[in-house]
Amino acid sequence: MKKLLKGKMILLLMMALMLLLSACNSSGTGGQTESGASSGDSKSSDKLVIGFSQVGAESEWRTANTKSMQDAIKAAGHELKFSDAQQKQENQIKAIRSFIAQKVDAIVFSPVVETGFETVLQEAKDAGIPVFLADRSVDIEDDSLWVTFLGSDFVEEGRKAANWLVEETKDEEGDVNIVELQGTVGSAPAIDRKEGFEEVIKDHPNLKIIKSQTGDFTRAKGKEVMEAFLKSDGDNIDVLYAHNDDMAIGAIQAIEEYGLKPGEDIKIIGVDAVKGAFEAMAAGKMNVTVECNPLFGPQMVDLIEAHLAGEEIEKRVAVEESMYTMDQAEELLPTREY
Ligand code: GYE
Repeated sequence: MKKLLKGKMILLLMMALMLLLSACNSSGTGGQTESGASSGDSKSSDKLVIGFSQVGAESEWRTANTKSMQDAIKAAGHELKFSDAQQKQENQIKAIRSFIAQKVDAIVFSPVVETGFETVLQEAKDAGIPVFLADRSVDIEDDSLWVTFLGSDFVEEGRKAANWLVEETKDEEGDVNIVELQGTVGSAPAIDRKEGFEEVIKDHPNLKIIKSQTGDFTRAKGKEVMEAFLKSDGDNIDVLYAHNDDMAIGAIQAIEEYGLKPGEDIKIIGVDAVKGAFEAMAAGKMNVTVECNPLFGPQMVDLIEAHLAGEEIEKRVAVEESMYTMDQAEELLPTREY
């Protein structure tokens, strides 16, 4: 009996020792691969470590974009270091510095605003780490600070929104009063979507922007600002131009609570073409959305791999997109991927 117990204890001790040893071993190997140290076999040297500094999680568009990038990087067998900046520039600067310190192979960067990134991008360049601009661009003279910019043409999106309105209101006699919900102040899509829209409506003096304020690309802010617009201009508003669908959806709620019919009393124009916009259009509450395609993860991975393989790549790569109206919504809603 005693002997049996002793034997069992020895067995248990041996098993515990083996478990301990194998745990030490695997964390050792994991740590090495993560830090990019070569383990000798060629497969692991093909694996890239990619740092991605994302803007935030402010909209349906952004969520879809994050997922597209994560999926594509994983599918290609690379490692992702992800950082959400919560729409704050200082968080992005910190994230990029930390990617540099970790000696990643490439940095993907969606700048929350257009200016103020020279110093940190220079630091990446000095460290020999290529930077790929995703979705939003920067307003910086020295374009040697990034490899390429992959994203949409936001000015063109603004033009498309305005052209729809010009056509829609061509028989209108009097003034058409527009309120505008701008995106994040200083961001490329807010600046460019405003510019493209104004460029077109300036030839139509009856189309007037009577109020314009930022809703920071979120539903909550879109609703709040629309409430203020309604309070001061109430029944005078004919059209809402929102720089993204999330703000439009927030505003639709404000309009309903105010007692007006969105889509009828006030025409609603959004940008992005997210599912929420298709639902609102199918319910007759929103009139049009200009597409801004966030699903460019695979295209970005291709660009990074091509650059690191020494291929020449274009300084500017565009994402293809379209626009959709209320009458197409029901049919297209089930086919939408984001
Ligand atoms: O339209 C908006 C998001 O930068 C294109 O950012 C992106 C914009 C998108 O918050 O919904």
